[in-house]
Amino acid sequence: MSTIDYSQKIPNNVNLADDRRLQRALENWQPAYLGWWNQLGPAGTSEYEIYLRTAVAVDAEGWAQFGMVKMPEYRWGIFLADAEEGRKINFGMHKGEDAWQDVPGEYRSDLRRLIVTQGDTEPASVEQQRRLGRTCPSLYDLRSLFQVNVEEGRHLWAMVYLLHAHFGRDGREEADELLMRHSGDADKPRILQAFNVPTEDWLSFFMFTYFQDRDGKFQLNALSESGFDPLSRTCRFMLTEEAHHMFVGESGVGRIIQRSTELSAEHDTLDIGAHGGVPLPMIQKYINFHYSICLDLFGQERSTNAANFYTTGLKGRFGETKIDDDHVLDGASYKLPEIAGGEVVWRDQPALTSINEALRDEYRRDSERGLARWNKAIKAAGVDFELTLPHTAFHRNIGTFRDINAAPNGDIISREEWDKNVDGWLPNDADRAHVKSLMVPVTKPGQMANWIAAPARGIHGQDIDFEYVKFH
Ligand code: BYC
Repeated sequence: MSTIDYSQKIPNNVNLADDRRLQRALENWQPAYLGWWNQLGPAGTSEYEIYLRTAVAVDAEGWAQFGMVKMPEYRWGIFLADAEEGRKINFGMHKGEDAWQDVPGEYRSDLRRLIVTQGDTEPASVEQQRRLGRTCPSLYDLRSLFQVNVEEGRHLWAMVYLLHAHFGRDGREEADELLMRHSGDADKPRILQAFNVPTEDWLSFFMFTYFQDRDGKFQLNALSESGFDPLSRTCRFMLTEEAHHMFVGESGVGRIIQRSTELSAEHDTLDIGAHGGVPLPMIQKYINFHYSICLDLFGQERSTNAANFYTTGLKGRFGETKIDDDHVLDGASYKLPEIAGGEVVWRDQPALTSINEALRDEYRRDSERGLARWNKAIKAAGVDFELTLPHTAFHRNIGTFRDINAAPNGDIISREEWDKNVDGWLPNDADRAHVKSLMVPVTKPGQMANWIAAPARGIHGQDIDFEYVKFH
């Protein structure tokens, strides 16, 4: 197991010092990154001292060290999971061949594109969340936000390393561009639409880390199966951090639901807005919104891009090596949703062009697990309400359902019916205004805003009232 060399200007476990050209190129990119962080990272926080974890090794246990750190001084670096001796390509036309340590010329542009798309989401999320610190519900949550932000910054470093190390001048240019596109910028937006939506309140932040970071889990897992070994190793390490982000999301939404449920039980109504909570039906609308925009992140149901990425060994399926089939999908079929006779039906299609949908299905199943846990808690508190994931056809902008309107239950409806009902299905202006009105900063150690329950425990053995962030 390799440890990380922190004596270098750029901490790394890839022997960067042995490649002076690469080291210099990345050291040239470093000030641009810090400039971007200072300009578009968490606003007004450069003097805060934050109880952050930093990676010290890349194995599953004991990789993190905790301490008070100012974010601009965070040691962003390049960490790859350890190489697997004799690793092979596990799917597609190169199945059984040795994994590539260098980019095969014929796949250069596809690989670069996948890496750039992945890389683009990381700084995007930091930009989306940059003003949230001002309205934190507690110091515990503020620290979680910043932990997520610095790790997304490191994930950007991970992709920039691959671009610099393996794609020559094109790679360096793409790395520069990653700092030039900005979330929501009318002229130079981020590549994927869900990364251009501002995260303006903490309910949205927790929904983001529950649903959007979960897309990260599934995409990174598929990329960690890649025949291009450096990408696989990078993604394997990133996945350990992604797990924490989803924990922030699931526990954050869970704590809001807990508080809403307490208020509903206490006042015997779901309509708890006046009591300073987020009504459960409003939480449902936020779920409808975030889940549906995240479904789009998986691409079209039928995709020749995805088929090519698979056949050429660049991007696999979720848990590829654990799937019991031929790993080339010869003659295999998969059920895809279609619209027929005014309703959604599922029909067999070639599995190879259905790779995006298969990943989306895995994502859907995983998303349902958290909902089941939340529903259990609502039921246990004696409140009569159940949260659901909307149908795959609901509120979609990519693929089969982009030009139709569907209700959350999947009924295909007219535009008029959509317009009549949308306020009850997606957060409307009044909902957003209510949630915003609750966003009053709470910065006393151990205190929580009224709309969210306290976490079950503190971070890394610290008490909940530990001073996780010190303002100076
Ligand atoms: N928005 O063949 P199709 C994360 C484009 S999140 C805009 O279906 P493909 C994180 C597509 O590019 C994980 N455009 O697409 C989370 C294509 O364009 P061209 C991010 C879209 O290529 C939280 C055309 O439509 N990682 O890590 O099979 C915080 C045809 O579509 C969208 C990745 O996404 C869209 N939603 O699949 C921080 C992994 N969807 O060829 C971080 C890398 C499709 O017509 N990316 N298009 O110009 C990929 O694997 C693929 O690019 C996608 C799209 C799965 C996104």
